[in-house]
Amino acid sequence: MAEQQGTRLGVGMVGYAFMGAAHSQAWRVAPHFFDLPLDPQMAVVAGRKPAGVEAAARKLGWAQTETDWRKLLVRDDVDLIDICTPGDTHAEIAVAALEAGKHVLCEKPLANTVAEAEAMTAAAERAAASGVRAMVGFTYRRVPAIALARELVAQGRIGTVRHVRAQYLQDWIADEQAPLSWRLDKQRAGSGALGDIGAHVVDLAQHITGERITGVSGVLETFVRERPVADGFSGLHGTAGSARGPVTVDDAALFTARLDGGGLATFEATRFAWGRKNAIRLEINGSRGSLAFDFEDMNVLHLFDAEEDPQTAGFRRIVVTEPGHPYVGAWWPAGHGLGYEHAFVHQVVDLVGALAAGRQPEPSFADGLQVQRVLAAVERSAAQASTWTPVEDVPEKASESTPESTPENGAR
Ligand code: SOE
Repeated sequence: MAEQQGTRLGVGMVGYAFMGAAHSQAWRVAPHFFDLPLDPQMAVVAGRKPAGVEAAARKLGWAQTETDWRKLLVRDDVDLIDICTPGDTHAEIAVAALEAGKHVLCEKPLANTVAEAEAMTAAAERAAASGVRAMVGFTYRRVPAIALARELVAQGRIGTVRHVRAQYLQDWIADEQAPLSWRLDKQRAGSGALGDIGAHVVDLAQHITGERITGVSGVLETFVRERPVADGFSGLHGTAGSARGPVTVDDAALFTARLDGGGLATFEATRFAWGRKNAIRLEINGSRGSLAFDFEDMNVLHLFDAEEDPQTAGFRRIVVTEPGHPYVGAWWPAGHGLGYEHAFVHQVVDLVGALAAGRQPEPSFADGLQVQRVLAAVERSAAQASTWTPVEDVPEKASESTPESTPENGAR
């Protein structure tokens, strides 16, 4: 598929909840702030419920609606399918879209299982032969401070990476009465905190350092095993009804890892950290210095340079809002700050740029598959009780496992 400057790029989006709204905002805004080499058109949004999808189209800015995503594949006005549905549908939609010659942007994590991610990656590689591209939405790569962190590591500013300390902390189910949502259902979400938010920090750790995780040792836990069933939708998880149902995913995932450059990493992903709303915390210690970032202060990156005079050395607080910082020049004057939604806009900008140039957009499905393999390795590790070493003379609580296990992901 050959594209030229100014050529229309028809977009068809599947799903219109939280991620659908974030992606819609990005498609709407990107052409108004960035000079894009293609002209994205918000052609059609697909969703199963006619009234819901009609209302979403009006609110989010889509020209038309479909109630079956398969209809998008045969429409001539759709060049790209944007998948914003729960993980259990990613593989089917993405493979069908690629086989129909449509570019794909797929929300993270790429799939619910390694097997699905492998099938998607194979389909992406076949499609690439005819210029059809696929990208997975690890959006936080496009936060300017994170993009700057990657540049600084690549420039050697912190030297050889010794440690990565990565956390993704939320609290939206810390309340035991918070209702079940699809994100707590293994069938739909694949895993819990591990895949939903742990996947982001796995991707970021590897993206910023340019290194790969070679092995892991982890534990998973489900603290609250039964919750009220949601009977309405509100925010992330719905409003509680009177019926109760099982939580079938992990509430928290902790693991250590080795990097292929010789460094060590620790990861923590939980939705039980009261007071932490969307705290993606990254600290990287290298042989020459350190970097630190917290998404709750997302316009700031901290840099420590160990070669500075020790009398005055200290973490430097870089406000990443200068026109020369990644992505920032297209927005506001220095110091005026960007938010969560801007990273989705940058994702559109990078994707459209790659499509116009006939380049593979990043992160590719192969990158998404590699993250999926890390998640699966954490699940296998957590399932191997033999690697757990009890402390002498302290009795353990009955179970430190996730509620359901499958041979595919190895979770207990
Ligand atoms: C919910 O935990 C969630 O919306 C994730 O699914 C997103 O990927 C993350 O950006 C914010 O939190």
